[in-house]
Amino acid sequence: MRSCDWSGARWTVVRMNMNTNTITERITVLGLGAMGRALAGALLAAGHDVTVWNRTPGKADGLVARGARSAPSVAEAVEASPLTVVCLLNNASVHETLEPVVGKLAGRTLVNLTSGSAQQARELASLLGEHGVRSLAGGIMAVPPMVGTEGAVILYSGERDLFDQVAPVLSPLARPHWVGEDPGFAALYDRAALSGMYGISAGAIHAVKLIHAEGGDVETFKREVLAPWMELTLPLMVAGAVVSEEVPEEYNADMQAVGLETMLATSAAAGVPDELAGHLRASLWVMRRAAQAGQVA
Ligand code: FVH
Repeated sequence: MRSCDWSGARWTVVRMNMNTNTITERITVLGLGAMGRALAGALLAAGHDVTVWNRTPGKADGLVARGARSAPSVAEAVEASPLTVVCLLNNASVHETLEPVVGKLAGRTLVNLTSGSAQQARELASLLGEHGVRSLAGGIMAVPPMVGTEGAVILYSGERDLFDQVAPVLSPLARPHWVGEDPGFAALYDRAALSGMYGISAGAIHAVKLIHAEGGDVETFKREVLAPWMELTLPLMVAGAVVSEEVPEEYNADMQAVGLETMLATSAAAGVPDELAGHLRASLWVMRRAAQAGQVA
């Protein structure tokens, strides 16, 4: 037997799970879409005592078969556990779901893993705080099949001491990584990291369209040229990403601007839709600004 302080105000009795040799915590999961089901499943697999709720009935069945309890209402779901994890579609659905029961959450802890903006996360944390709810905001850096596997990360922001209590309990979901006290930071870091990912994705899509448009072998290009090139350059691109126009001298911004103009011309001549070349225009903008700032050898 062990006690765990979730709320700072009340102590909750938890029990040792003899099968998994872990401490069993009572955890509620609101939202059983693809991600919510994966989260609840990972918590069950870790031996936790899981209560679930979903707006549309039926999605809990598989989890109930594995030992979860299905709550008939949001109010009963949040009352079942000192810790509630929320993973709904968007910020509007979070407010629609939580506002009617916010009084029931008083003295409890809530972790919102729904994607949203930094400002939305700050507003939710503030609303919850006004009602005596301690909360963390999270950004899931994984797709559902990755939940509970090595490599999956969840970014958290909010009070550090709360993170220190919650992180061990939610670590079966993904490696917990705290990014700051500002409740908006998990969303901010998550959105920014995805921006980097979509930039790579846009570049890869444009590259294969270009090869395809000129009759090249896309699969061979991907395997023999694109993948090794991206692997080699990715760390350099991340290291070279700077906030100001300080492109390192050896990058020769003037030369790169000329090269980017050639790429745009090649793309247009091959008939690749201009909408797919946005990453090249963004890079051209950066290189021109750097060249104008006179930071080129
Ligand atoms: N799936 C992924 O790859 C990404 C990975 C990174 C993080 N995201 C975010 O996780 C949130 C949930 O994503 P999801 O994949 O579970 O999404 P869905 O399968 O579409 O499930 C949506 C759930 O939200 C419920 N819901 C929608 N609107 C409402 C509402 N007004 N009131 C209450 N619940 C609502 C929906 O319920 P139902 O349609 O079954 O009744 C689902 O449970 C999301 O923020 C991703 O960006 C996932």
